[in-house]
Amino acid sequence: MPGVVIVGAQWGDEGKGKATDVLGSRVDYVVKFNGGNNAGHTVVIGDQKFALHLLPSGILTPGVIPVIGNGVVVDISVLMGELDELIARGVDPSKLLISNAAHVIAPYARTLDQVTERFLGSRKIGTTGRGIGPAYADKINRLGIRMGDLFDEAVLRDKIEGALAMKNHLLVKVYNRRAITVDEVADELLSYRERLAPMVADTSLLLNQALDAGKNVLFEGGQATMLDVDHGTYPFVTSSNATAGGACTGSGVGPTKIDAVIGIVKAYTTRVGEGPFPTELLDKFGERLRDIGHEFGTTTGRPRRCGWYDAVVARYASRINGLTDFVLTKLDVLTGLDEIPVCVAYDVNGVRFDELPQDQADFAAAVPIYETFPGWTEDISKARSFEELPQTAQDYVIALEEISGCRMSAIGVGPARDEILVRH
Ligand code: 2SA
Ligand code: GDP
Ligand code: MG
Repeated sequence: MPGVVIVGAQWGDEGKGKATDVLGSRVDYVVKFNGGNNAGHTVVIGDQKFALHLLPSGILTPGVIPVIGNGVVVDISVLMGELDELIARGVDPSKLLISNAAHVIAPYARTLDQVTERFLGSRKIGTTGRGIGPAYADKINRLGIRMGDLFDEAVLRDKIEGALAMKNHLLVKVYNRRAITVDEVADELLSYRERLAPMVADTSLLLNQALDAGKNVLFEGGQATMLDVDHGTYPFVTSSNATAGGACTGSGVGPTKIDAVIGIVKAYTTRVGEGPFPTELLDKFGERLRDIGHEFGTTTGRPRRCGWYDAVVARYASRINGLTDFVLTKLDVLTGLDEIPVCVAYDVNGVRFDELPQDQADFAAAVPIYETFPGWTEDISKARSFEELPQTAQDYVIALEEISGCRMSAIGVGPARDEILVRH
């Protein structure tokens, strides 16, 4: 299986980082294809915990070549900090490759992100404030700066000047902020040039050559299906394609080279930021999931909103991504519940919806229709095969599988690397 894509099947934080890390020992390249340092992947190795934002999770596996694809937006100062931290902890990140076509999150993008949220008031998205939206907006507006531009000072200065013309007008006249000079942006970006030079490459060419030579390439999605700018709960989404198609556009690899698409899905649901969330629990069950599942943002520390498993969302993710497998994570967090409700469909103003409502108002009004399954009390974190799970836990997984549209090939029973059981 040379080309494998991993995507989040819900609203993020399903455990994609851990899944990528677990598969890491079997792959040659791990490619991040969308998003930026809004992502937060926690990987636990032995007694060490790593929180990765911009770097692909494959960076922790010796022998793997980590790649930041063209679909990613890069805050270079954050990248430098993350590299330094890994070096200080004994990880060698020197194999990292960055696409020359990946866009830079310029210093003003962060300011614009935070100021825009303030102007939106009650309509705010709840972004991570890392400049992601403005960086992608510049890319689509053809005002972006790409990693390759850093190596031609004349081009870089010209592009910064173009990008700043309108932004300074906005910053000064509308947002009442000081103007940004071309020199301050250029000087900062140029200061990174020497360190970046060995990393910046035509990664599309390298990845295609690797796939043609029979190497294994894992494409690691950031955020998730329901946060995808096209297929998510727009406008409460991130600004990139977090679904499987993004793996191709965000890396320069064609769809015929992808052999499997794995959706990571939690045994319950979480969401960070604003926007509709039909199965959200605002009671003691929601608090319980947050406490036991440690549901706090890896990047911002924000408490995650928690709710029951939503099979309508899972079916949608299966369809939009063309999933071949699900990896079900955090089943252990449900241990101790008497019964576990699962949303199988929605009631929208008296009408049953088995598929995701496409109208924003319909989705906001969706009331879950639940089926309830018996829980289990046994500690399942030591189980390493499906048969070792209590019968009710097995039944819960089989029920999820039947209503979610795709087989569940592996199950997470704890945060550590080995706390996973593989079925297929
Ligand atoms: P942005 O910053 O423009 O991408 O925000 C837009 C929406 O996308 C959501 N978003 C996320 N949701 C879950 N996890 C994310 N990564 C971090 C984590 C989040 C954190 O792994 O915990 O630490 O807060 C992530 N990144 C973006 C965001 O909440 C907005 O709803
Ligand atoms: P990502 O953004 O999808 O990579 O997910 P995050 O790393 O933001 O959040 C997932 C959290 O769940 C991390 O703290 C992981 O260490 C943890 N985790 C992953 N799989 C499991 C699991 O099966 N059980 C438990 N208890 N924790 C898990
Ligand atoms: Mg995360």
